[in-house]
Amino acid sequence: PARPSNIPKPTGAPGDPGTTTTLNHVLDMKGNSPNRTIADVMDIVGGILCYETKEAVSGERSKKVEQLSSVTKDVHDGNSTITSDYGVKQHNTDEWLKAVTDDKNGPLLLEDPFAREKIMRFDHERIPERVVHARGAGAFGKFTLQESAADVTSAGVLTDTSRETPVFVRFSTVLGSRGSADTVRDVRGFAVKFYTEEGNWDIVGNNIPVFFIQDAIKFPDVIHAGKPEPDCEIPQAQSAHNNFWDFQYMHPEATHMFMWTMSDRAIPRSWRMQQGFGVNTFTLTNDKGERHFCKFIWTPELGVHSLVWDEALKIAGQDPDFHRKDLWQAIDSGSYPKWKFGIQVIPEAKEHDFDFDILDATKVWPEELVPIRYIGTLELNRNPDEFFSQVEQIAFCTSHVVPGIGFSDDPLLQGRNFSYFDTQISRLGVNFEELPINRPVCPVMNHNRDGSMRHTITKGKVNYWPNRYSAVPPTKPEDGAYVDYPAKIAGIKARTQSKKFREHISQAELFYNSLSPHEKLHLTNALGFELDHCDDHVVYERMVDRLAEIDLTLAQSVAEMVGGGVPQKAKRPKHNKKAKGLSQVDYAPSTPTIATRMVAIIIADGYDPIAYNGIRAALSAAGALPFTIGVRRNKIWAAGEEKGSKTGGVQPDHHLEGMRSTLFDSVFIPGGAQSIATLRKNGRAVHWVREAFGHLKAIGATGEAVQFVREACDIPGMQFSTSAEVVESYGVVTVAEVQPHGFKEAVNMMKGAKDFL
Ligand code: HDE
Repeated sequence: PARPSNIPKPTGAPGDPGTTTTLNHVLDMKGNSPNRTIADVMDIVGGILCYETKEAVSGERSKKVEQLSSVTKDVHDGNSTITSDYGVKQHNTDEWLKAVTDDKNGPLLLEDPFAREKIMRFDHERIPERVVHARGAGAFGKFTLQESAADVTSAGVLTDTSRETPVFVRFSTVLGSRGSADTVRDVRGFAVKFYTEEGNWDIVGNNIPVFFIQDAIKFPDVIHAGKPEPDCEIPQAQSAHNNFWDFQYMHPEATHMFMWTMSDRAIPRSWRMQQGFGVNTFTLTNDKGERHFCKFIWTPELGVHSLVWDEALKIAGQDPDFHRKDLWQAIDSGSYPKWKFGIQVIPEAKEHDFDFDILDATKVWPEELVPIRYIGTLELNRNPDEFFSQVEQIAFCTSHVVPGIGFSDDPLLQGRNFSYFDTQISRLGVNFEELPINRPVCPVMNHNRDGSMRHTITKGKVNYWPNRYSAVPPTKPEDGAYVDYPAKIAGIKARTQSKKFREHISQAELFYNSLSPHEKLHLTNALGFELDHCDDHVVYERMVDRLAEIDLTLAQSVAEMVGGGVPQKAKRPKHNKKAKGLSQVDYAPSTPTIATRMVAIIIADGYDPIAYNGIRAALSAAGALPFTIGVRRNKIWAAGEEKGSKTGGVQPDHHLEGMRSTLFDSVFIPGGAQSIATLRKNGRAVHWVREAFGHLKAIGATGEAVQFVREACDIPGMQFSTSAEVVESYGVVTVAEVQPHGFKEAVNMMKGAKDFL
């Protein structure tokens, strides 16, 4: 029961070589298993590998997890039998109480309380899905602080380096419904709830640092325009339609953001490989009462990586749960994802020193102007026990801040502070903070009472303040109460915005200029795809105009593709500036890694067992996840092995028909004359290699497979190596003659292939 049924299990008997191709390998390779070290594995490279299967880890326990255990039941406790919701034991939950005569069924009796309860509970299982960010999944974890930020804030969570603060994080897409696909082009939500000693603090962020609009009152418009169109409810979870792009043109303030959503950032490879941003401008106040403006940033340990669009499209059909499964599996296997936590801080006195308004959520604070100070680490280390009561019922509110952290006058943030609280009331009810997943780990007490589904029983004579008993008085500031910063306010009431809010193109150009050539190409093609799906010429022609304000070449290429008039003149002089940290290339890990990447090893009968076992060991030692893909899932026999023998053979994890290249990061084909002769005739195998090549994935081959890969990819110039020498060409790594140490080198070269950088 430790794993849900949709997660692949190790196949075959424990101990069989090749039978443990789940993430359990990572556990072993990381040395979490007392019996196995990386050195052990490397010693047997080239020989026969024998892993022990390991039970999935259940995850780390935190103060929050302990708190939840008091309301958690387990269907596998071995002692429970069925009762009704009101506690009466039931002996039959399969047949409705009926009027029966002579063994013939009569009508069901409405008097049956058990049947009514069961049906009635089922009828009411659904609650409204989130109005945005409906599709998502999440996990528990911990936040630790490596460097105190006491110079700028008094918040315990950001100053006490001895603390471990429990967190729950939910990742999501914005536009799609709960059942939509994970890999659509969209912004990803990155919402973190810190259960701090001083109350809950929520950073309800995204994986993109800016937003479409500047003022919260525009939120219903931007979301209506992006969601399915109101008459036909088409398209689901897509921005590729007239209304979305109509909105973008009508709102020049959206320009910077749509450039990000057309970039690779909007199709992440994994939630574990994306950044997170608080987006809005918050404030930090220190013990001296000094205030700073602040932005929050999460940067993943594994680097920032994306799918290519063709993969994203295919995976949406092949595995709509691609991202949630990836997160679940990584945590389940003990490969806990980690992010660095950074802050950008501007002292209050410098608020107006920039040529953009620092309260404008359509602008980044370029790192050259405001460096990021990385002070903490987020680690996700426990999967939820139940999706509904934890992931669906978690309620994030931007207004949840703790002493030392506050809001700015960012007009998007201020509106959000109203909206999240309000939406939880319609989704979960007024007592939503009492739901187990939302309860703080510190004491909660006040005179708020009643309301639908109140759980807490508060004893006592009074429910108001002040009262004659002095019962439950306000907390004194010196005892840790939240103190509002005495910000000065002067002015008139008006529906307007500061002047700097009216410049919209400069940072859109800065973003575009900062991208690498291939990122630029992806962005151009993304616009080509999206605007091709708009059939209203007004929409795509206007968008070409807007692009000509950013970059003439970009506008021209898109115009050619989508059928708009090709502009001849830029609509605005370019500033040609670049900034660091905008291209995701800037986040490649300092040491290339393939940790947690999934590598398909394709075999048929007669495969070379030395190459097969050697590459598996080398991959596992590098923290990657080898999956054996056979021409069938029944056992496959190595060259020299007797077919049907009791001890030999490898049970593949999948067969060629069950999986696709798109679901893996890389592919390796061991040699073996007979195996390659079979694969050469197998269209699925040829397509697999060819498609992986087209998606810029690292490909490895040994012996006879080298020629097979060459033919499949149609690379006439691909180099061969004649000895243990490893040769790379276009991300394809080949070793013609297998030598044990060559595998480690091959894996190192694969790490350098584009897909992993
Ligand atoms: Fe949200 N947003 N939002 N949003 N948002 C919601 O709250 C809203 C915005 C974000 O995993 C809703 O609980 C307004 C920016 C995430 O449960 C709702 C505005 C950013 C999530 C809401 C914004 C976000 C939400 C719907 C414009 C990035 C999912 C369900 C002022 C910083 C949280 C819910 C989860 C969810 C309102 C703009 C991120 C309706 C009014 C900017 C990650 O309250």
